Amino acid sequence: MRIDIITALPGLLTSPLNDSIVKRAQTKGHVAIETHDLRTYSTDKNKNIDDYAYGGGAGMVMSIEPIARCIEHLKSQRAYDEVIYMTPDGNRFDQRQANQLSILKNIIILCGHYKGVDERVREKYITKELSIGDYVLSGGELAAAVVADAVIRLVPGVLNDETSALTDSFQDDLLAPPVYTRPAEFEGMEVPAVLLSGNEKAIEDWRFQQAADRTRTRRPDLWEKFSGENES
Ligand code: 6GU
Repeated sequence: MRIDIITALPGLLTSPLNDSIVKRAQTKGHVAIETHDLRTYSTDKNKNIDDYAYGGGAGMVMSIEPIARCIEHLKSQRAYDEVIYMTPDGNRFDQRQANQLSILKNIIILCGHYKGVDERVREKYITKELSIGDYVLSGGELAAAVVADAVIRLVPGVLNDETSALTDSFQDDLLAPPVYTRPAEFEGMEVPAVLLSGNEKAIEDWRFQQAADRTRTRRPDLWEKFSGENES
């Protein structure tokens, strides 16, 4: 999979995309991530990428020309499955969308800034608009890093233990059960006996029960969805 990220602030993406699992995914050749500095696609002498809003009001608007030039340049090199715009008024990103994006070949992610991009960018180029939640970030970069991370770890081969993504919270609409490691007892706090029993069926049942209890009490909204989908 290939992810091209268009941004006015490439520095914001350097560290989140060059560490840990996402780094290893690139080193091992499972994904290629390239950031493109919008400023290098500006043709005016001050390398501006934004301008005053028509009609007035506070806040600058990202201009269409540098973005168009960058997207056209990328599209001349390969076909893209999605051109995603990160914006607080986009669709809420969730695990289902992470799954869908993880099977694509090439995607562009455009990071919004200031008061957003000229609406014509959205009309002409954008195929999907995503938000990561109901709060406002200074720019789309951190949100793009969140989306890239969530997607990349689902690309086949990226995780060492292929089954571990399957047992994540949300993967089956349930929160994950509690986990423990050594020591078996810490200051009188004991690991649940069933986990030490070696009884695989009992362990699987316990984990499901814990996941269900957690989901019911912590996320009644998810629980309702899960119960609806699993009634027979
Ligand atoms: Cl995608 N962008 C910005 N600027 N703020 C956000 C967001 C995106 N998602 C949640 N808040």
